[in-house]
Amino acid sequence: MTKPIHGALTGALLTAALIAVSYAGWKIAGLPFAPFDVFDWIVRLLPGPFVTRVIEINVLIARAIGVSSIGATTKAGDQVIALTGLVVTGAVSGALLFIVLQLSNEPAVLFGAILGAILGSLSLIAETHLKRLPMHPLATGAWVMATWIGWGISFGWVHDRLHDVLAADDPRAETRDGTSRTTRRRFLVRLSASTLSFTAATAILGALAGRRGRLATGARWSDSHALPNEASLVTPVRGTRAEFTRLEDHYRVDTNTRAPQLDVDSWRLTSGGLVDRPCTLTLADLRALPATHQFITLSCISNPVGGDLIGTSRWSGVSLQRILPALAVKPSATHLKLTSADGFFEVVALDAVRSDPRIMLAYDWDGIPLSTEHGFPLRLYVPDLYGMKQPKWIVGIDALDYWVPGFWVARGWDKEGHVATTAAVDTAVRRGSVIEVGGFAYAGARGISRVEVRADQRGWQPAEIREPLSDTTWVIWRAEFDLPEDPHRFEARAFDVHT
Ligand SMILES: Nc1nc2c(c(=O)[nH]1)N[C@H]1C(S)=C(S)[C@@H](COP(=O)(O)O)O[C@H]1N2
Ligand SMILES: [Mo]
Repeated sequence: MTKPIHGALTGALLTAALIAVSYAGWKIAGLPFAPFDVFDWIVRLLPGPFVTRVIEINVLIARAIGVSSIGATTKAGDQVIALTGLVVTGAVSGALLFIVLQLSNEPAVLFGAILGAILGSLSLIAETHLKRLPMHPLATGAWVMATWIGWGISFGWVHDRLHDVLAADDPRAETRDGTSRTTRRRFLVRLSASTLSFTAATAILGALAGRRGRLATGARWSDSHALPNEASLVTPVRGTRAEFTRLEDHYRVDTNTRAPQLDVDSWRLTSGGLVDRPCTLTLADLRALPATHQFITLSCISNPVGGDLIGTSRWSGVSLQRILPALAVKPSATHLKLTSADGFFEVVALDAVRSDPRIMLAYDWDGIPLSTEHGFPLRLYVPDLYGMKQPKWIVGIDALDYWVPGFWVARGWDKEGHVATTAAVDTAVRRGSVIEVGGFAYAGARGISRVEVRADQRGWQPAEIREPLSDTTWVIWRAEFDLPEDPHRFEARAFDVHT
């Protein structure tokens, strides 16, 4: 007789194979990757405070184990949880189905196909809900469905094969000489080996295809330009984080285990709401308008003091002021609501747009188009606010005559999202009897007026401040202490122009 444990093993193995097939489909043909999408959908359904706690705990864990990138580690953590969760779900469904099948004489393939169709439908609900079937929804939806039904049919087939293997042996033979056990074991070993090698081969294929896709880039602005504060006499202490963050090193934070991949040819920025007439703009339309370039520090509200969920680049885009005429908002409108391809959204007050030309829709970072992870093709910038207020992957703008809470605000986060003034010690280097201490300070668009540093909780002393890259970036500071002995503990604090 087949046992639930056989079902669990079969379920786990076939789910691993399903993950590999979906992964290859994603990397080779840009098809939806249901394993991550289902996870993201479930996370969106969970209560905001719970999700917030989990994020905080993740950041704490990443910090405690001292990883080199908090953003990348927590994202990888999400991915591992999503995949493990799916394999466990596959194992549990497998065990349950084997129990059900013991009670029935119908071919297991039928049951498997039905179970596959049910799980496939759930995946499709997740995909449509997250709008992740952007191109050819029918074909891509059929792919998701087909992978799950294929999973179910294979499952049923394995069940019946195993059933035959077990029935072919006289149950009493097992007690006499163990033949049945050997045949069964041989079958299970062969099943595991073939499924796992198929999984590995498919996953490698997908990974190779994915690597090829990522190479497309262009000449970066920073490759051929010096920073505007190059001549500053205040130079960073060795070990201070880079003042201009390399694109590869910029943190990534969003609610997507898999970033939305938007196709530039079919992408449109669509306006609606309180407008005289809705309009659609292509990326070329936006690029044809006069560009705004601005050095910008972006920080996540979840960044721990001294953490790396903060980075600085040169953003290029078009000031929102410049597209107001095209949007043709009605006089009664007070806010613009920006909607992202992943369902994320935020509002920005029209008064702010009209008075601050720095509020922009950005399409380039460091002179090259935004990467998929960082919001290709278009993201918002609003000075002085945390990243939670700055949607990536923008697809829509609606004019409203009221304020609505944004995605994170609706989940209990800070309503305004203004960045807090912060300072961090990055490095302390001994040079003879002197210790050089360095770090950065950041106060959004308010500007840092003063940074103070102290050693071992003694008196605060002023640090030297390097000219910032712009009025919306962090500043690099340095200080020197005459301290012949080691070790010491340094702390920094910063003041913005208002304090
Ligand atoms: N569409 C969308 N935009 C988003 C988010 C998101 O989940 N979805 N996360 C926000 C948060 S919390 C931060 S900190 C920044 C991070 O931008 P980055 O990943 O490019 O560094 O993106 C913001 N924009
Ligand atoms: Mo964030």
